[in-house]
Amino acid sequence: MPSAKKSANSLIKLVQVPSWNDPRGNLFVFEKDLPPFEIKRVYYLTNTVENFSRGFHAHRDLQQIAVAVNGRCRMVLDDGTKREDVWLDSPSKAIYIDSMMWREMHDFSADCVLLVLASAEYDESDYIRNYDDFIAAAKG
Ligand code: T46
Repeated sequence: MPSAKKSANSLIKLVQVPSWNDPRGNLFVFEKDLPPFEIKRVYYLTNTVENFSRGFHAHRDLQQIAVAVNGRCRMVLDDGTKREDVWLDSPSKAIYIDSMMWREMHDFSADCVLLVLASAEYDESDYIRNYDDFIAAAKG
């Protein structure tokens, strides 16, 4: 995976999205090993509301890449032992979210468009939506 930033043991795996910028605007590309999985699903969040947070779950197997292609939000990741957060505030700044990672999204700007690339089709049974269940599963 190109350009994963922050220290190796950080939960926050940032990825610089390659772009082509010229006077007409900016064009961002995901290809080759970005994301580091075959894309099976793409979805995006719009009409987000600053006071309403989202997420509050983990995925047993799903891997994802998320990027705010417009606006911003604050992504919180928690692996059951520590919790870190990062602002997603640029279309060039994507985050890789591994499986078994509790995620919360806070402080959405009204103009946020959060694009998510996923390694699998939607499967509600892959979700862990209760934090205590997540902690138990993370401990193995
Ligand atoms: C994640 C974060 C970043 C579907 O039917 N198909 C889909 O592909 C998705 C993503 C959701 N849904 C349904 C399930 C719920 O009834 O849409 C409804 C809202 O989903 P949810 O409450 O899980 O949305 P978020 O924003 O809390 O979480 C979403 C993703 O579900 C999740 O995988 O990692 O965005």
